Amino acid sequence: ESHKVKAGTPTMGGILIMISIFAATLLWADLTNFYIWIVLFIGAGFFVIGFYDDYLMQIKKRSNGLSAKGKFLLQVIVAFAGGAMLYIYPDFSSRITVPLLKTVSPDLGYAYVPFAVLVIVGTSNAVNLTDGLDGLAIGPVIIAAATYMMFAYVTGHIKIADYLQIHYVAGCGELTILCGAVAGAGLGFLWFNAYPAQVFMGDVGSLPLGAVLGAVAVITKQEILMIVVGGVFVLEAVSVILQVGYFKISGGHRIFKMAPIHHHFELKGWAEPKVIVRFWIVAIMLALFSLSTLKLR
Ligand code: 57M
Repeated sequence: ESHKVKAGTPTMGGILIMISIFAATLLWADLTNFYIWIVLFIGAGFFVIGFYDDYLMQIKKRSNGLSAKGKFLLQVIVAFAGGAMLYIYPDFSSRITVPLLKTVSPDLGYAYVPFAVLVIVGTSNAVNLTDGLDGLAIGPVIIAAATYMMFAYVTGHIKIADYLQIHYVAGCGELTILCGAVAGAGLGFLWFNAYPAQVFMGDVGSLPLGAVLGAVAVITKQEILMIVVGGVFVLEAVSVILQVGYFKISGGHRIFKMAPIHHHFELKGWAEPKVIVRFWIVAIMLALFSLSTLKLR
């Protein structure tokens, strides 16, 4: 009910976000860098999926856009292609990092590709579910991009990586620029998406932004830590899984007043800006904790 006043707000602002990210990256990143192209490939693929979905809903006026299965399948195909290219790239290892544990670094072998798909597709859909209040998705996206900007720098710096005893991924420091572009484009978008929003990002924004963050998490070898850095996205996705699961097994009862969880707090009577800012506070705390895991190991 409270969202009815938002009807007619322009959407697909994600086009502007993604153009800004691509332009800044193509202008300032080293274009001989393999990882830059992998992340741009994944971002472009999810951009096309999101664009098509929004096109069906906004322009063709179909009520549901792409079918959930169709959308998921396309996401898996793009993420699989990206994961497979990383896997066969000779300089890239299929080992992963376990947060807080310095000496545990399992080699996933072939399983690395489905693992990368899980991280990329999972992050993309979780960001999409979060995108239901003004600035609610883009705030934590900016925070996560700034966090991974630091991870990319230290992971690609042979001396700092050695000092911190983390994986050194030669060339991944270039992703610092791409993450900076995501954070900068996100800030520009937030200017207009801040409550009361003048524009929404649409799937054309939420899907590629999540996928780009997931891809950066994979390349910087801080994949599992995405659960913490993107804790707000995880919370939103888990609230939906629990709500739907409990609804089915309990024969129609709910855990939350409504999922995703931001609707629960709205229905509890919190004003929209209060929900948004509190979720940002949680995102900042989680990002700071994530950074501390570089030393707390
Ligand atoms: C899309 N779309 C927003 C905007 C944005 C399984 C179920 C949990 C799925 C979920 C769903 O469909 N989620 C994905 C959510 C929509 O925003 C558009 O979509 C884009 C993102 N993909 O960029 O273009 C609306 O969100 C609001 N909004 C803002 N500010 C923003 O900056 O206020 C968005 C951005 C906008 C605007 O009102 O129109 C959305 O929420 O629809 N479904 C749901 O989230 C539904 N939940 C639900 O059914 N819960 C059930 C069960 C199934 C879990 C339950 O709890 O019992 C809610 N969707 C809507 N109303 N529309 C329920 C209430």
